[in-house]
Amino acid sequence: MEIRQWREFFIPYEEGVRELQTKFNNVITECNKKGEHSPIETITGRVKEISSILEKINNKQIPFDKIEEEINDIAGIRIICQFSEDIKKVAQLVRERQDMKVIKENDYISERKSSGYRSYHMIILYPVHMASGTREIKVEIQIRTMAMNLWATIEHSLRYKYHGDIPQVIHERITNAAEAAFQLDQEMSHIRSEIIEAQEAFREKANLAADVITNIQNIYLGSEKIAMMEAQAELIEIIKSDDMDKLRKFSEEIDNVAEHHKLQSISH
Ligand code: 0O2
Repeated sequence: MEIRQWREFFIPYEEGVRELQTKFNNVITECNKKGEHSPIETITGRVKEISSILEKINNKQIPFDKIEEEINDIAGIRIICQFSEDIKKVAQLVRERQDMKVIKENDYISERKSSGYRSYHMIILYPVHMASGTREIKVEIQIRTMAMNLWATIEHSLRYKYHGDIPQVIHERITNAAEAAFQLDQEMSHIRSEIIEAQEAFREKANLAADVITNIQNIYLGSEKIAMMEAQAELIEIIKSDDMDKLRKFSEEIDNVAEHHKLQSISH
């Protein structure tokens, strides 16, 4: 294939990766706005390099006209979670979506690979609407925790450096590291509810403070500058005191004033 043809070949994959990243990012945004724990921590996406595609078809003896059929990860999305428990939630979320059709799942967590690799893989069919019509592409979604991701990233680099033939001494260390990453996930799972509670409290405080500031600015905009400064000073004191009940009450008060102010401006 010429470079120009490769460029055309990649268009739906690039678009698919962009759209899916946005869609999964929306899950994070929605949870943050609701003050809930998001099962997704971060998302990355990539379209496979031409060199990697050529290497794969060479290794697996795939004919050129079967690339799209046989290679599942030309488009790849990686979803990173804080806790092992979140992985199941994300997989279920993917299964329930109307715009993604799951055609294959590989659970390398229950059944880790001999290398020590752990991750949950889903292959989906995803429709991309282009100027030339709708194209259904395959996308590989890898779902893993931060610890699984750290290990996989490092092992991938080592494998690349040693062309797949990692020296025994390094192999032993990386195998030990896989066990350590597994233990880390288990430890974090044990204190999961404590961590989520702390994170939700922090998010609630940030959301409330942001709402109050917006309301204060809307109420006093341009007119009662002194009252605005006083309200802001009170907010700062409440935030410093770390008294969530006071913050909730103050937010409610400001909300009521903002509502009253809005009604007044409509009636004038
Ligand atoms: P790269 O460079 O990451 O793109 P199949 O889908 O079963 O027909 P395939 O494609 O070999 O065959 O699937 P598999 O085994 O599920 O692997 C898909 C991807 O998972 C790999 O893509 C890696 O990204 C990752 N992976 C699988 N095994 C390992 C492992 O032992 N270590 C690390 N670090 N990653 C792994 P590529 O194309 O191999 O590589």
